[in-house]
Amino acid sequence: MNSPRTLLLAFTVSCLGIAARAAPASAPNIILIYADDVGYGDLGCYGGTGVDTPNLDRLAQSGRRFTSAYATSSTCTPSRYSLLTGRYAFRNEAARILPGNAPLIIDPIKPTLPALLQTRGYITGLVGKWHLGLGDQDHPLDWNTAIAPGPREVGFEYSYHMAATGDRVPAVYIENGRVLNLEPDDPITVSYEGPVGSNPTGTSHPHLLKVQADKQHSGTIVDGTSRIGFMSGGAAARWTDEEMPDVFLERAVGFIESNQNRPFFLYYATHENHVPRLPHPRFRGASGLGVRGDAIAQLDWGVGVLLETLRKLDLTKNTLVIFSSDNGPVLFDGYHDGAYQMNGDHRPAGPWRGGKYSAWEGGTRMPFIASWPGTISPGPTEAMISQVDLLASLAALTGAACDATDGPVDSENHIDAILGRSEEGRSLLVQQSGGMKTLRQGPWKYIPPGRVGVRDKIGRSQVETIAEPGGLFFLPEDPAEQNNLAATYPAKVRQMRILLEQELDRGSH
Ligand code: NG6
Ligand code: CA
Repeated sequence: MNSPRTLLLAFTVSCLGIAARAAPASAPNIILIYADDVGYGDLGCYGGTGVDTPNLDRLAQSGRRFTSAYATSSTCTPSRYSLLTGRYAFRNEAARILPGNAPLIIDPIKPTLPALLQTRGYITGLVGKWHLGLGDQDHPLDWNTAIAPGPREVGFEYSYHMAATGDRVPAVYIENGRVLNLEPDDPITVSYEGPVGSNPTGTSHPHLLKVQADKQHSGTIVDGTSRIGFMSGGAAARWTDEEMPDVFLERAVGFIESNQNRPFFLYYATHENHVPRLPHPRFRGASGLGVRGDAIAQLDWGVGVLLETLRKLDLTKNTLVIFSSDNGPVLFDGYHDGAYQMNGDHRPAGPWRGGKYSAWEGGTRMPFIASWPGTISPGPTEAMISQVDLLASLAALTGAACDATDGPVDSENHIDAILGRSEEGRSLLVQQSGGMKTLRQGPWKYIPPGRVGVRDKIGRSQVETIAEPGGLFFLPEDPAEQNNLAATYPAKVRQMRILLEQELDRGSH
């Protein structure tokens, strides 16, 4: 069904310099598999050794494997915001790691990736993680009635998702704006202020826990795991962590099967590899890395199931599959799950420094694979792209009209790079880590003066202070950002500092 907004977008004049030079539009199915906290070095096809990822490796072999692709941020909410809106998240103050009861941070009247595809006749679906807020700012959300605005109001016709993260309440599934399996006489209350009801918490009942957690993750216990935040009620609606991957996968496969005869866009946002890492028992021991590796093996298996679904339905040649992750890897992230003790010499961020939460490359340099057998010629590419570019690129591919001035000011059309018709990507991009914004231009990375953090393996923040005039790194020779060349190339530093300022100012108003 077309909402008034969808119709409005359909008649918006063409995208400024973006979709304008689009090749003849085509309408392949599009599946965007968006993993959580999976690092550049976690997959075999990116040099990872700790866990076998045969299905993702096969996907990479059949498509383009980007070595210079980025999430816009080193944490989840801002990266996902950029992916769906085509805007850098620093342009929206609200786009920071959200609690599970935060209001929606995407403006429903602005273009989004799924809404643009809807204008081209796509049926759009979200399965998995959301973490972009639900409900509106002015009214506290009632989890026991219709939950809106949310995914449906920003372009997803079908949605089956968690509110925020696996480690945050409410630990329930939401399908098309309703908590699933909610019983009317057991209403849900959620608070991030303090305990609600008499449910045990990690602090009051640590002996009930499957995995011990830090203070922050010691709120309400759901399914033997304490979470961030507090909830009461909804007993029948609460999820079982170990079953979550199968539950999401079943919905994703169902969405593909039901929509096999029309163009579909599936945003499949997996829980793996976020905490709590509680893989299904059949994946326990699947890797040599403990639960963190086992969860990646589980993710890889799920990708295999999706690819097999496409094959069985004879959709492989008519489906563009993109795989990426929302931010870099982390070992300890609140639960004492053995991830760092079992990590051995596995390098989850590959050759890059830092990981999740960090402004070093490991925070945002992502695995990124685009496969469309018969259309994309396989091979690796160094073309630089950002996930923020998917909106303009997929609009160009499908012939959707988007007006950059109406929102997606940061999204560049790089569909030719994605489809293997060009080796040219972005000339520059901004990376965000909390309040720190850095610039990559060609082979160079510039970090303005300030504090750059990195989490050590037990979760402690190790901060390095970068003095005036900032840090300048030549990535091809120094992927680990060890040699600050700012004093050697002062003109380059000045130029990149100005460019960064310009990028930060552009389109912010
Ligand atoms: C942090 C949590 C972390 C994780 C992260 C969100 C603490 C101490 N840490 O605030 O465990 O939930 O938020 O991860 O609370 S993300 O991938 O969704 O950005
Ligand atoms: Ca994440």
